[in-house]
Amino acid sequence: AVIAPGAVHVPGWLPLARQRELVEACREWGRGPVPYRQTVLPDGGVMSVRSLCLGRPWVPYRYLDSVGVELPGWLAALGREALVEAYGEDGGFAPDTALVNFYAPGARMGMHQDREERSGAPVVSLSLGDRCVFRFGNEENRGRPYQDVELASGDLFVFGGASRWVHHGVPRVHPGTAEPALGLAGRLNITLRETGLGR
Ligand code: MD3
Ligand code: FE
Repeated sequence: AVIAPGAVHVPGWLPLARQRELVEACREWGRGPVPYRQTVLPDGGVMSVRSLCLGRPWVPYRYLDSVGVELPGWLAALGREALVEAYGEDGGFAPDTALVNFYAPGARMGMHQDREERSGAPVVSLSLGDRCVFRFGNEENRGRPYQDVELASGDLFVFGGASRWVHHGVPRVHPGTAEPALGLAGRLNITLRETGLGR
């Protein structure tokens, strides 16, 4: 479904077996040199989401120290497959970083823009575990107009073009809604991005 120009939602894109592999990979990354952590924002606020960054760290206050785990080639390739699915071509997408967000029950993410990347390349988002309400807003402000979209495990969302700079957030995660076979209490979201920072 095209939610807005450049914003494409593909429900159930990842088969359950692939979802399980990704959940296991997310667990494994958390056992690496840098565990999942709550981010302290410049204003002193602490995010309820726990995050980890693979590959190139790029947000000055958020992930500067999240070095040490390479972005796996298979994950970058999955990002290109996602663009083919959403847009019909991968556009040469070459993600150099992945941000993994873990939402324990009760965690949420306020409305914000992702403006730290120095690249206009699309962002690829993969959801795992509990269902959530994803709020897709506008470029001008954090409020209305916005669209609330339900995201479930295995869903793909690609944000490119005119949708790249919209405000967005996760106001609610529905506890206990993950497929039991995933063995996941909460929600994981993986975003693949081009930082545009070069080498
Ligand atoms: C729309 N994460 O980490 S992913 C974030 O589900 C973030 O964890 C949310 O927003 C999550 O910054 C949403 C979907 C997403 C990611 C990047 C975007 C939507 C976007 C960039 C521009 C527009
Ligand atoms: Fe974001």
